[in-house]
Amino acid sequence: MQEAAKPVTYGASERPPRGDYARARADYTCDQGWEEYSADEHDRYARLFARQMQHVEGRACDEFIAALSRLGDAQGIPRFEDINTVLKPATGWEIVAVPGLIPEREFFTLLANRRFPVTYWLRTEAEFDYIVEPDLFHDLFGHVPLLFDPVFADYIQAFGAGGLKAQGLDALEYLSRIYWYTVEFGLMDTPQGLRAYGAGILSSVGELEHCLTSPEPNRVAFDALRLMRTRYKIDTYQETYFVITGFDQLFEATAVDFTPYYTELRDLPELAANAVQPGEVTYSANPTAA
Ligand code: HBI
Ligand code: FE
Repeated sequence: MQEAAKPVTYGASERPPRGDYARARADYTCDQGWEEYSADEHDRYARLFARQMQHVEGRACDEFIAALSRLGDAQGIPRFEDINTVLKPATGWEIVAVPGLIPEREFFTLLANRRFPVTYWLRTEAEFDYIVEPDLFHDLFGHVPLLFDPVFADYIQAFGAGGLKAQGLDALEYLSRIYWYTVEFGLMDTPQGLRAYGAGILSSVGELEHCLTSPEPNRVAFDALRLMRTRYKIDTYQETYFVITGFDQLFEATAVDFTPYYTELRDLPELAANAVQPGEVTYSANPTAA
């Protein structure tokens, strides 16, 4: 008998986990079980995809838009192995199925080995507009396109390696913030104006427009130390977004070891999710993205 993978939930979630962790291997990966999707689920995926396609135009960064077509024809849930046939030759990444959230150590290990975990189950019809935890649509539509970008692909691997190195250093909260404010909720300043590259934004209808056009949130120029001090919200739109100028900036800021940051951070106060520091560079809303 192999050691059974234990369920993982977000925060103090009362809801039982959706995925079947009993079918996961010790490294938390499992089979996608493509044959088990119902006709309704294939149809729901196609509708989620078609709707979101219309929203990302003019709002997502070019790298994301350019890679979207490589997820297949989107008439139904794709087979992960078919995506891997194009993804592996492109950047050396592959996607692997998981039952849902997995523990940090296993998560970092997969990323450090260029394996991206994708939840195998799809949200229900009642969750069509909003779901708290990552499902197949968020993971696939939100995350996988940028794995085709060589620089971003290297960034995620470096993040995973940095995460493994930080185990035992009491730095998990800092790493979570990096992941949250870049991979999930990052914005990019481009010649065409502000664009989104974070998966949490790109797989959401409401936040995609909000993050670019609303006057409410702070849009702060990316700075790794500033970012790592900033708390975040998991159940509302973000109050602060960090704006990068390109993926090479991300890679350079984080591929160097995170370790020196941790010592510095211990003497710096944390910042609230809505804090703005004196003199810091902020970006204004982009009304044309409405
Ligand atoms: N597991 N499947 C999955 N997907 C995630 O995004 C994820 C995870 N486990 C841990 C985790 N994210 C976070 O702790 C990151 O902030 C590191
Ligand atoms: Fe995600």
